[in-house]
Amino acid sequence: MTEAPTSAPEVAALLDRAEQELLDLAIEGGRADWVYATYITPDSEALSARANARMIERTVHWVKATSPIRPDGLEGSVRRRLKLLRLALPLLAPSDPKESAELTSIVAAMSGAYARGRYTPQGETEPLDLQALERILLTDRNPARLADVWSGWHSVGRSMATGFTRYVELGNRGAREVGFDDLGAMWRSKYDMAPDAFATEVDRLWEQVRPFYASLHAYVRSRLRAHYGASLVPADGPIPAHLLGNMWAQEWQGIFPLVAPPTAGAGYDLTQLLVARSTTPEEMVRYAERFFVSLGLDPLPSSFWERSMLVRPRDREVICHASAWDLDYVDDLRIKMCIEITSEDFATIHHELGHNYYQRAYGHLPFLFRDSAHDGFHEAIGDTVGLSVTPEYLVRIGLLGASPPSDADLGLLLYRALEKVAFLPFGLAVDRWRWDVFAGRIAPRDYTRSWWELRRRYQGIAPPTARAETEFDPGAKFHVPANVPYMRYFLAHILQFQFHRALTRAAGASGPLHRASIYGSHAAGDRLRATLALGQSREWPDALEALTGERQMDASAMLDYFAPLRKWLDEQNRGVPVGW
Ligand code: X8Z
Ligand code: ZN
Repeated sequence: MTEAPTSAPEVAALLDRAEQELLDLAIEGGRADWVYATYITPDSEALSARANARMIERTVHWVKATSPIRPDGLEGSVRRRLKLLRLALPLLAPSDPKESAELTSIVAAMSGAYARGRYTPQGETEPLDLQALERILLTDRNPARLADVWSGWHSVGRSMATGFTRYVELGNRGAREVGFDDLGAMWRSKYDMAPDAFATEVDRLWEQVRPFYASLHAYVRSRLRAHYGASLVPADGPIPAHLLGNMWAQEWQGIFPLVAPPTAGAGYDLTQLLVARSTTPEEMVRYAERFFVSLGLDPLPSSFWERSMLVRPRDREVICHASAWDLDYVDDLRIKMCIEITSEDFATIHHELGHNYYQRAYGHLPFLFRDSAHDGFHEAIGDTVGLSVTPEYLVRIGLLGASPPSDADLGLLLYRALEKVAFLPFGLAVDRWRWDVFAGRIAPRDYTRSWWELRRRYQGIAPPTARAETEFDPGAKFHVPANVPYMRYFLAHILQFQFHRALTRAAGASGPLHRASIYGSHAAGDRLRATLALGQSREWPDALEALTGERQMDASAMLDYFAPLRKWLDEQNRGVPVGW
């Protein structure tokens, strides 16, 4: 290894070289990943694993080459780039090239196994893919069928258990080689504070919303008990995970019809409106694009429409889990999604375009700054726009005839709470589990048992059937085999309400938060664009301040948004046990 540079200009020049090489490798790796994700074969799997190993090897090389450099005396942005280099990837490998190849092959193989997962439910003749199984969880109300489909999908994890154990070992070794305690500590180091302080910060936010979640949980449990009976749903214990309308019980809006207030639905059903107009997948994306354009942002490039994958191809295996890409790190934006005409996918499309607009806004920065303020910001932007999809907005764009009166508000708010508030403890549990796994606090033989302990503790849910040790249930959630950190979604669910409150104010909207929309507001758009354009060049409190005027993440906006619902839930819960 060459001598570490000492003068500030030398350090800057070294970082420039590192960035140039890593950008080239990231582009090459991104292309290999795109081909793999949209056309899974043994060859595309090997090529993607190879490109990622190369990226990791060179990143580790540059981290080691720069680690003797002392940050004092360096200019602020050089110092920040130096710090971000070690945090650029979600996975590092030991420096032995055989081990980095093994590690990236394991991750590619685990995501491939997830994408190829199929189950033939009882009474069916054909194996169904995850989307078809999710649809059953969402719409079917026969508990035996739900339990069958739920268990059938969860068995996809079994084949991953051995690979996952080795991935933990190698990923930890990689993180330790560059000075982190373990891979979980590396993930927690991305938030401009000490890893332990971040864990405390997450707990603080959870405590802000936990009583509200408990209230929603108690209400939903009592309604499900009324529907499914006392033998299936306990009065004061955890809710069976297969009855909540979602494979992972992470969002509960699918059971809205079962739990809707007796006097008020949501006033409209977006899925029905979209289906009634024979909306195509491309038109679904056009709706979302027009929203961003209404804020003063540019339309998507024509290459987006030529290169994106919007529907599941019939003739090949793909990774259907939605994602947003920027292949050249400037403007080769794309999404990859298997769009269905539903309100859930309508929201997910807004989510994905939020990623694309972020990527484009920071494309002018040095490579190490081309990321969001922290990863919760990336996940929150599209969802923030999604919160502006109000009834009034749907009327304005001609999807809805007339806006429901304000007595439909409870229904609207309950629907949103099932989507957003129900998610919080799931968002927390996934990485609470992985942090413990990486730290060695959970042994491989306890993977599934501890997974359910945490799901029960945070979410108050339980699996419908006893889970054998041979099952690896965490593997049945995309982000675990794919090595995508998950705490970002917990943060995003809190931040998006904080962003929504600030941007609707900037837009001059008045009235309750849940009826306010930033559609058409250049004032909101300018504020948003200025924040996105900072990328990762500043510590995240600066970006938060640019967007909201506040420097702390804060769940009070979420609580404000739902205040009328909370009052109503507390009334409904009189005499009903709360907690589990
Ligand atoms: O994975 C996603 C996005 C892609 S970043 C579709 N989400 C999480 C999930 O599906 O589990 C969005 C919400 C949570
Ligand atoms: Zn996302």
